[in-house]
Amino acid sequence: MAVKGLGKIDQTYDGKHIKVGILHARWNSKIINALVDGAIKKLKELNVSEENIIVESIPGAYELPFGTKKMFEKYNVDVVIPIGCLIKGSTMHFEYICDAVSTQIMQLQFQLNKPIIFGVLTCLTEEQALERAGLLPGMHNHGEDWGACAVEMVLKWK
Ligand code: DLZ
Repeated sequence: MAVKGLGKIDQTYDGKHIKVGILHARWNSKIINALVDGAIKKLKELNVSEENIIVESIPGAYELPFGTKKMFEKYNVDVVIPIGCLIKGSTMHFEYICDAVSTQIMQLQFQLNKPIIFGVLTCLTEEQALERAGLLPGMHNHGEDWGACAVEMVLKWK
């Protein structure tokens, strides 16, 4: 049995009545598109209807926390999956954005009392990102996990 991954779920969650926001960055679009597709695929498998999946984009990962707050206000969604992909470059940019975005997303959950999924890849190389988007042979798409996580986090605590 694999050590990593979501593990065995405690029950089957039916996403029929929930509304999900997906907010994605446009930086690293090949990876982002695969992650968004993976999240949508899983949401649909869990019975979330197409009209209850709202997809918006923003420029880069740094814009995700503010955009996530606005997704709740504008669309009255039950949960948001902010999706971004940060790849380390030669400056400290990566560290600052990873830290700011992860901290803000965590805090926003408690400010809004709403679940927010951490759909941000923080990779040291492009290859790591391609792997986690399921774009290299045999690799798993993390977007699918984020879709499942969103449905569970809404229904478990409502
Ligand atoms: C500027 C920048 C850089 C260098 N790298 C990334 C990245 O790997 N992933 C990503 O989502 N966004 C990146 N950005 C853009 C910033 O997130 C942000 O959009 C700009 O700094 C404008 O606020």
